[in-house]
Amino acid sequence: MSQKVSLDPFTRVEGHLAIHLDVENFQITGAYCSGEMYRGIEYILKGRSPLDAQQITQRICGVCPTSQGIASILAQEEAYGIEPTQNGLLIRNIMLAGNYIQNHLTHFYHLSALDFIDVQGIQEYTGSDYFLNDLKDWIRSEINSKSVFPAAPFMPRYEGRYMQEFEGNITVLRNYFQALEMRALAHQLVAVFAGKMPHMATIIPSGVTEKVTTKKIAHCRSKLFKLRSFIEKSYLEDALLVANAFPEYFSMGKGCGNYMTYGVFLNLEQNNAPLFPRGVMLNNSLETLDTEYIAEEVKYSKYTPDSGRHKTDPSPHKEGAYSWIKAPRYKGKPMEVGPLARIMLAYDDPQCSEIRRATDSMLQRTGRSLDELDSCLGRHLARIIELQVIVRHCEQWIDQLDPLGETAKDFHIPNRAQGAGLTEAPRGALGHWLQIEGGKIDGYECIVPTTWNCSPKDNRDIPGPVEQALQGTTVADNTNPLEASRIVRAFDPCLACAVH
Ligand code: NFE
Repeated sequence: MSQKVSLDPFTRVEGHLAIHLDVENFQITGAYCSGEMYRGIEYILKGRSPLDAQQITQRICGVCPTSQGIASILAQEEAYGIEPTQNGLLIRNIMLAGNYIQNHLTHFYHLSALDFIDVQGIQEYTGSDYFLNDLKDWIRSEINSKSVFPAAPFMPRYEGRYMQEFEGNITVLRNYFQALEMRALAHQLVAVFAGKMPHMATIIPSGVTEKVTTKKIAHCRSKLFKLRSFIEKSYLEDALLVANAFPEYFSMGKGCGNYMTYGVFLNLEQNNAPLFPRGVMLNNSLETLDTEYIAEEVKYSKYTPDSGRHKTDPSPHKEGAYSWIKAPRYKGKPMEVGPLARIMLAYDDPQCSEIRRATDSMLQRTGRSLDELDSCLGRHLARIIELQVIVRHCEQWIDQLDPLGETAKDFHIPNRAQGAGLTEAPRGALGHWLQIEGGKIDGYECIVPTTWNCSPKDNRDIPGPVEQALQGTTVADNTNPLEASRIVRAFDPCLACAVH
């Protein structure tokens, strides 16, 4: 008989997510991905100056504000008919790179690693290591305390098989703390030209209000140097430790198999072609992206039946609806977006040989095939593959900055115009669409990565990508659905974005 299992609230993700499962004979037969809050940021924008958009849309989220702000700027540049300055374009790449680094380190160490490393078990270990002794003392005192959640965020946790090697657990835990400092450093890298973080103060259509100076270039170089070293040594090796300790997760969490990317990190040397290309992989064949094929369906979403891509009319008590997330579809199909999609779209592109080499190297070190990346652990590895490529290019972008060049230029806001801003946030394809009437915002629409990945079923009852990844998974213990938690977290969901 089918049993209901809920992961609610789903912790260690951004925002309010609940996952409800039907489990029969220890196998997931149905999955329901539910966004549990409504916000309405697009409504707030209506009637305002278009120049407010890059600031207000950054408030959609504290994790990917860089991408939200830049998507808004791209939409405005198209509407105003202007191009960014060369410095402005490079600075955008550097700010995005800093945000990707911050995001991927946070995701691996602070959101996901606790699904794999054994914090509780280290109490059994003996040794004269100061770090280990301090950690054991702290956990012991927490457990003996009257705290409601002793040893949070390490405990409570779902019980199951965690990493068994002593060295592996200690290394990843040590780097968990080191990664907190790296996160701060990555934020500081963005803030060199953004003024502050997490919300950038300086971005405007055409570039930024900051000037390029040799001092700022030196700041960027020194921060990136430390970050690159941590990524190439600790992050890469720690992810390989987890990959080797949990090989079964290369055959768990297979997604919908369709991928979509909008392209990101424009390359000055290559005629502004994106480092990660734009495209669609639908039913195993590559297609050119046409955003006219994007629709948002609402049969199971808490919006009126006439809501959709251009209309968002809340209906909190709608019969049968189980999520505040809409169901975006491309040509009627669910699409996975994010690091795995970026790797899949780049792999066979002749312009992306560097990404292919980085991917092949990872496949060789893990003894896996490209197809096996479509899995829980494959999604983790995709983040490291792309970060290795991004940090190498970021060094070049910093070197190309010109202290004598302008960082912004004049522009005029037209009375009536429209524009689309398409980019890639750390979690995937991000689009902003802007309409201007009478010099003010008349319509604003955002379709963001987690809306694609965590969508509920669509009008044809086809589940979303995360729901499909859960389907068929074997759960060892219904009261400890650790497998489901690992699979969902590998997508790095952000509900603040998904229901903006
Ligand atoms: Ni709130 Fe975001 C990213 C965007 S996810 S984190 O990355 O856009 O939907």
